[in-house]
Amino acid sequence: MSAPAGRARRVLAAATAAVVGTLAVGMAVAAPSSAAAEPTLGQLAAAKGRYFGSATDNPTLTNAPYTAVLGSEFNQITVGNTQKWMYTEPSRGQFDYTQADRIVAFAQAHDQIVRGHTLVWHNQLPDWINSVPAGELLGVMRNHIANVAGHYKGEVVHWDVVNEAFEEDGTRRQSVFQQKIGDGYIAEAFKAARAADPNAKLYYNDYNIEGIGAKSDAVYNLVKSFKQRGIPIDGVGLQAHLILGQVPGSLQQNIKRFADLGVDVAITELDIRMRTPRDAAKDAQQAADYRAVTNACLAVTRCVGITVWDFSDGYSWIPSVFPGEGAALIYDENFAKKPSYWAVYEALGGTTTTTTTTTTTGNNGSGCTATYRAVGQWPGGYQGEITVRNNGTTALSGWTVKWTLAQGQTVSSLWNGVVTTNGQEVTVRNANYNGTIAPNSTVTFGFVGSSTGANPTPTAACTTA
Ligand code: 9MR
Repeated sequence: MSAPAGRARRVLAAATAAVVGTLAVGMAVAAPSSAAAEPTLGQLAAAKGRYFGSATDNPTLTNAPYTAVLGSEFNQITVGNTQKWMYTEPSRGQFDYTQADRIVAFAQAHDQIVRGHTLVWHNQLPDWINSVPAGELLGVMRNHIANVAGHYKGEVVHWDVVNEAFEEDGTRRQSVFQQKIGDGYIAEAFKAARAADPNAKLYYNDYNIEGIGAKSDAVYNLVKSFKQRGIPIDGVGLQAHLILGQVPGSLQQNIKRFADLGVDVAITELDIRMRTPRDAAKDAQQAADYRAVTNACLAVTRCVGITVWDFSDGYSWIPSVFPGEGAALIYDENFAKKPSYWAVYEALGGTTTTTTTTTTTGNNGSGCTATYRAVGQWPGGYQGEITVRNNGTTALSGWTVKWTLAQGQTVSSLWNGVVTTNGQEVTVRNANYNGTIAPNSTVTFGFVGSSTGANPTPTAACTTA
């Protein structure tokens, strides 16, 4: 069977153009603040010539709070499951794109580029593959690739052509393709993908190849040999299903050595799992880990983008496969942004300083600064935090921060401070344990509240008493 013609080609911008505004940092006394809209991770990444994306799966496309984030925050989507062989060719020669087409249509409607995932993998195969005679499997594989990559021709910017073909020690995984076609199956798959969609970037994708080691060496040698032999390959996907505190120290060096072979690199399935439940220390470590991965990618020009393997802890594969572990992503179950989100945001060049007001009066010469940060928001609620900084040369012995709530905002719970409210006016004084702030040091308090409407970021003012 020959490949069907590609569907109508859409012009896919390499990255969504974005105007990334610098968020206002007022340093004048009682500076008024206009709450500038914060850029998204996709916009920040685009400003650095990259994408920041998420995988998604069909069941969540009907979840409105979920799709609100999916459609706005990211400029790239990976089809998490439904382009896999069991979905696209459930019976030999019978192709079905119903589900994957929905995800591609969602991405196109939201100006998001699509990574195709995945053409040849040992997992999520239909049962019939196992009974294909050895002499027929190469033809079956070529036909599958011709059809699937042909169907999405012009609509997928990257294809994960072959996924997870190596064992941890760098030997070939004994998949049905390896056993029945032999070592040459990977090259044959890439040649078939190039023929089906000449403009798609063709990736080899795997896990545990983020750092330098036996497995990544095997992939390195594969890419090197493909380049020498003229086999088409454009990129290597480092899945990056990582464990808290264990970002490989050689990540950047590894990205660089692949780039030096003349291929792009993408972080394709990032998540960083922890023992649940979360706590502040684990969240902080996770934020540092996400920051390290983002920085490693940004440090190498050919690292073209980062994809999280779904974005909300409520929609992650981790808890079902690693019991007792989870909380691996950048939004919590309620779509509130986690510290890991803000770490990526900052690494991509965003500033989390949303409003700042300085008072020049005070008992320490130069007063203090209150910096309000919108930590997260979800339908009906929000979380904020305010950092108080001592700008003076002598220690502060107490501080007070005031702000005015917008219509529809409340503060319902606050920690690391003592709150009083009077109508829309909020006053927070230091708790008995954090009134003293050394020069150039900070204290942070946090709060959650309800909100209806736009939930703008207020301007907070600080005084030294
Ligand atoms: O997220 C996918 C999950 O829903 C599937 O059950 C699972 C089946 O193996 O595949 C998951 O995605 C995998 C991806 O396709 C390849 N790399 C590892 C991912 C996590 O298992």
